[in-house]
Amino acid sequence: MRNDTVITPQAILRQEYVAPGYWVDTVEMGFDLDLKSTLVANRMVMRRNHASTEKDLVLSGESLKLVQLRLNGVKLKKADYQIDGETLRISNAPDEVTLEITTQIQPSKNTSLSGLYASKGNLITQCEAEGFRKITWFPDRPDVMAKYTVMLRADKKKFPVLLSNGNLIDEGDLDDGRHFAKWEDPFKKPSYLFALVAGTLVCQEEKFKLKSGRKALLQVWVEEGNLDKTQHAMDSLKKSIRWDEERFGLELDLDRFMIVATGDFNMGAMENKGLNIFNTKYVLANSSIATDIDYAGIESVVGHEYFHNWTGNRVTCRDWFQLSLKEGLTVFRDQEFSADLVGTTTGRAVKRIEDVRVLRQVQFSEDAGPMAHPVRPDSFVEINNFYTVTIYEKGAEVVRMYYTLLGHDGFRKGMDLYFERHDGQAVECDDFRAAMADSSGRDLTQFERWYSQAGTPRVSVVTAYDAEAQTYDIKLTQSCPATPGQEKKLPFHIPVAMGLLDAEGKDIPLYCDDYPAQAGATNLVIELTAASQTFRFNKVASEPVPSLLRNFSAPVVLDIDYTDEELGLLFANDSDPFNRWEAGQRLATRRLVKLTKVLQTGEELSLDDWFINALRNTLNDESLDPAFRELMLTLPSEAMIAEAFDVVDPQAIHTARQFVRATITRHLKADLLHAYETHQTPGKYRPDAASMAKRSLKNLALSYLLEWADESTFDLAHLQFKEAANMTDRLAALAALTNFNGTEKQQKKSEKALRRFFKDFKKEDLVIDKWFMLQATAHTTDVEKVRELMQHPAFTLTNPNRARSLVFNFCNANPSRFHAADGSGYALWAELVIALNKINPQVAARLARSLDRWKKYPVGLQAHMKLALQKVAATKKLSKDVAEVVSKALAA
Ligand code: B3K
Ligand code: ZN
Repeated sequence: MRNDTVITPQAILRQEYVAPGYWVDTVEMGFDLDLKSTLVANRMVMRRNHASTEKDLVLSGESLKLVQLRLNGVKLKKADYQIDGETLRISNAPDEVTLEITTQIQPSKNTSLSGLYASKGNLITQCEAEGFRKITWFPDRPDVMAKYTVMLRADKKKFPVLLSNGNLIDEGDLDDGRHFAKWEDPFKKPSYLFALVAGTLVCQEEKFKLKSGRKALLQVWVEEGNLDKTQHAMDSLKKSIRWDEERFGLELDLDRFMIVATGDFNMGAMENKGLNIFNTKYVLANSSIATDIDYAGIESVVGHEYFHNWTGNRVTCRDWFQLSLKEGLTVFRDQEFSADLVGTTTGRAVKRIEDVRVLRQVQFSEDAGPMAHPVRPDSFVEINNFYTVTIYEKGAEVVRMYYTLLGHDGFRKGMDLYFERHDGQAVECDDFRAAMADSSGRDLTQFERWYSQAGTPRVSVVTAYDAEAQTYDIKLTQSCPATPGQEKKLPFHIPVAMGLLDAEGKDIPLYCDDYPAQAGATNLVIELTAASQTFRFNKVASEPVPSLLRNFSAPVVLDIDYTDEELGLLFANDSDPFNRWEAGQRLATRRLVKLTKVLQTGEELSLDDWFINALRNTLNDESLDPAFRELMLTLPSEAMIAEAFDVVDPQAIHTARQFVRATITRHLKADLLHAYETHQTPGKYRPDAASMAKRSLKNLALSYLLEWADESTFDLAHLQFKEAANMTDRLAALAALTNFNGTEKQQKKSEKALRRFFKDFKKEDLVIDKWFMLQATAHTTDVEKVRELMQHPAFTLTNPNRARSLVFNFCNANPSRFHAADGSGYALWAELVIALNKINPQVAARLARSLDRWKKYPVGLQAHMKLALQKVAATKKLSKDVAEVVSKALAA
């Protein structure tokens, strides 16, 4: 039952899985497409699943007008079936059934952007997870896989392009100015992979030769006027196809692969079979509208969706609790794809650090809050709420741990076995683990706990050196905090990649009692499986500095007491670039935490020269990749610093971090200027790794320079803004200007720059999103300013990208302003969640998550947050999406 006034979300349990009562062999669909009213005819050939305990024929449907229902040719009367909410049930149906259903739907009224909806006069579908039931009555669950044939009919002028999954087998004209296209998908698929697109679109296309010699037609479809922005997506697609052939021996199985871009989309993109539908944000790029980060995002999302063709589509999920089976694995694959494309060791490390930053900042926080859930959840109210960083990013870490444990070739063998066993099936996470275990002969029983236990494990370290015996002991102890519904946790199987550094910072050969086969190696993966375990290293001539969890080999928090000197040694020398960066983050966090506390007592702030000098050395170390230096010089974010506190004071954290940034600039101004000047990228814009690296260091230097600015540094930013030859440089300069607290005259100039930017790019939605985002995240932007921006004619809540650019960015990425002491930020949040709930429950529920961690704030703020949460919870007609999030938060 949908809840109207009170929150009583009904949970679905993993343990209650029942196989479908009927399988569907074929689906033939006919669409008479129209924005206002679309008719959908659906003929399914079904057969009883004798193995199921479900005897009825059960279908799901939502917001459908049922026009007709026929079973084996006979029209059914109302008494022949029961409709209860979203379920249609036919009892006593024969074993073999041909069911013909006609429904009528209203795409232009569908603002949820799930099912069939209208976007700028075009028709688009989004069916994952449960959107297909908004198109027709269907056993809309991923374990029902069928072959689809789809006939699309529409007005030829309004909808000249008609696309669906698979191959185009027929097309032609009809009467009354209408035309048709018939598509056939040769592969069985679950309904969530169904897609259609109809409208006015143009495409860039190319024939691409596959490994086997077969040629496939690749197309990128966009709105008219955007063909100058599709090349990068096309290039990324070709690279993805090549990479999957080479790295995993997986070839494109279709003759045609299409990408369609739409500006109205709930998430990044969708892997529908042969017809990927993308948010324009992950397709459209050229040097004047897209930044380096956008280019990298497009490459990885195009890769991600393409890789789903095997991990997700050919082998899919038995039920939605297994979501990470496809998502964790596919994120791992896209991470590896991006890393392989850069190729160099530091390039790979840069990518790894960026990924780990997201994991720690967002997933660790989720794992410590009211929405914490295992990688394979046990229950949910609304599946769309479980497309989370835990399922995706932590899921990818779980896959990466197999890779670390089994090695490159061992992992590949496991993948090969997985496809050999399960191609064409809908399976569980356990099946993937079994393929990894069986192909390697390793016992991965305990590894299962990574799927079933939520929470971020902590590993604490105690070391002991015996100079006489020349032994070094590392004692690792693991624990995992309680999470909702899971009080006690059992030990995890944790791979800890490690090395030992001598006093010069060089790796020493390792002789560990437990790993005789690897004697003499300088890098070792030790496996922590017990609650506490001691690893003994022999032939250790002097007390070493341990480098643990290299390359972040497991998603855990490592508690280890390093001295500043030890961290300095690691920061300057560790052969593992990830841990070099990590040492720097520890040095910075230590200081930021201390300064935040000092601020709370009102004492004077100061920063030690030793730390500043360590940063100076890194900044000036020309032997280091500039992208790596940029990461080494970037302080932990305010959200990351907050994780170090039991009670968070967002204002103090912000002030402390700003103090450190300003102090660094005061001391390193000349060095920063030098870095700025020597990392220019004149000439044509190139989105290659080397140029991007230079721009990232240069623009970091610029943002630092404006923290301790005089007239000339301000002018530097202003000049860069005016003369930038690409969006990366233009946006970086505008961000620096927008965040700058200068004289009134300078302030005026910054405001003028913002206006100029808007005027120059007002026709580019993706750039206007950046314009809102910049202001949403500026420290100068308070709640009033956000309200003012919401009145801007270019703002709308109905477009998810626009809503995210202003509202989500303010609530999630401007903590010191959002958490205003008077609670005005939370009042705004409540209004917006309630408004969005009416328009688009999925997007509303995402925003609702901004208050997840309310228990971590001082009591004064907590009281305001609780009121805001209660206000949302008491809203009439609250979607189950939002109800689940706020009720879990309130129960915390
Ligand atoms: N599988 C889709 C996400 C669908 C989200 C539904 N709420 C995109 C992806 O992960 O590739
Ligand atoms: Zn995915």
